[in-house]
Amino acid sequence: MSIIIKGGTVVTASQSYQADVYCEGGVIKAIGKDLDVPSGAEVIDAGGQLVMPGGIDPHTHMQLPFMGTVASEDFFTGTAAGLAGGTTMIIDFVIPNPQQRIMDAYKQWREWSEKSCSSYSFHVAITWWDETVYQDMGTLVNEEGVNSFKHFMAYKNAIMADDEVLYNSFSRSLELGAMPTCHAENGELVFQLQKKLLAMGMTGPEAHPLSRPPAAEAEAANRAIKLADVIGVPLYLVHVSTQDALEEITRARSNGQRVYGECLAGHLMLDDSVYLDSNFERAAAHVMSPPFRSKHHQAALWKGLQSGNLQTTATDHCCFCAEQKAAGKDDFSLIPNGTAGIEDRMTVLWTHGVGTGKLTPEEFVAITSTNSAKIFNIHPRKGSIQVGADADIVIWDPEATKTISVKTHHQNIDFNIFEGMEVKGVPSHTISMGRLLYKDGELRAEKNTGTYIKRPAFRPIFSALDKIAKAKQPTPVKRS
Ligand code: DUC
Ligand code: ZN
Ligand code: ZN
Repeated sequence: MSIIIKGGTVVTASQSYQADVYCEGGVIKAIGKDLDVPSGAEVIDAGGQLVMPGGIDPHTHMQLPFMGTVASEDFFTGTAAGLAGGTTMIIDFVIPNPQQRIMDAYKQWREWSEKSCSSYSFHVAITWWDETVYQDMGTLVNEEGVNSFKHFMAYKNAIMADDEVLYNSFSRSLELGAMPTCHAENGELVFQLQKKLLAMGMTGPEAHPLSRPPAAEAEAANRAIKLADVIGVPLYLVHVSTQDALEEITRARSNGQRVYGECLAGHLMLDDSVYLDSNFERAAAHVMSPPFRSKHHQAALWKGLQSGNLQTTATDHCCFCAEQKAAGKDDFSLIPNGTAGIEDRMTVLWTHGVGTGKLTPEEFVAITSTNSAKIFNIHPRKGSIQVGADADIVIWDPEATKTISVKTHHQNIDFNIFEGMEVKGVPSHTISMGRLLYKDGELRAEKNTGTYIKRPAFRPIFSALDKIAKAKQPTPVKRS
């Protein structure tokens, strides 16, 4: 299948220019003015539209077994919904149970993800530690193309990584050239606050944000940053939701530390008043962690994106329907944590970022695609429009409008946190590895057609950092 996109404006993270784009065999074969139409090629008229790298959502949880249930969106429905929203690649998470062999969990997730219809890859969570974990991390990096490891600093008595696990895993990541990532919330503090609030009779969703205050995130962000600094390894913090955590990142970066921050479309748009809804279902539908925050945090996150101290945007797409959320009817701490957004991330960020003048179109490309590709070491194969890159392309109509609704979305969930939002700037076509899979509202995704993307280890920067870390090692004082 070959496709030629005629008459559009190519927008990358660094420039915008008029050009046609020709795709064949899953990759971009030619870019230029007035390209000839090769015989048999499907022609897409992109006049008045933008031709951008497909979105990369670096943080999703398809069919995640979590909090006694399983996320309702599977790898097919989730990647398909992503395509409808202009996202052509996800990086999901393998989350082993404590004591479960990491490689076994990885194989399980690879099986589940075969039904994907776009590109996908995995971060692997380190939820416990022993010699097999050390070995399996090596196998994952050297043989399976995993170059990032995730650490949940929350979820005590479940998947929480304590400081010992963090130390061991960060150190091993440095040796291997893999990026450690953290969900930064102080799990002990959250656990104690949950108990305290429940004892006070605070059983409803309004207690959820109270049990996870900004300080719990800031403390964990600071701890992870300091551990990474001592070990000498770069660090990526997922779903930064507070001004406080952003300040920790900003300070570290201004000191020359290689720390990256991700934020979610939901945290940029919603505030914590959602938990005061008198309807349990609506309030519970917003329960995710970290929770939505008071408004000044949203303003800070936008500034973080503008200043470059936050580099990526994601969704933490993790769907639970009303009947699943009902598990926490009498105890907010049992409400399965998660909200959706993979289909809406790009249009919400365009509307509220580019549409308000906070971001340029090029910055939009950077924060929705290119920066993730760079940070997770798959650029320029992904996140770019250039000859030889994968033909993962979204054709964007900056004038088209729609109203986001659960009634029309493709996501497999009975709620949309952006319900009723009017957006301007939506995808008209989405091309994944050279296949036109979304066209003017028609989704043509098919199961088992996605591609697992191996991500190579980071070299030589990590080797240099490893050497620096080793050179810093003290030597004992010789005494007579
Ligand atoms: N937060 C969520 O809301 N859901 C899944 C995992 C997480 O960290
Ligand atoms: Zn998380
Ligand atoms: Zn997550």
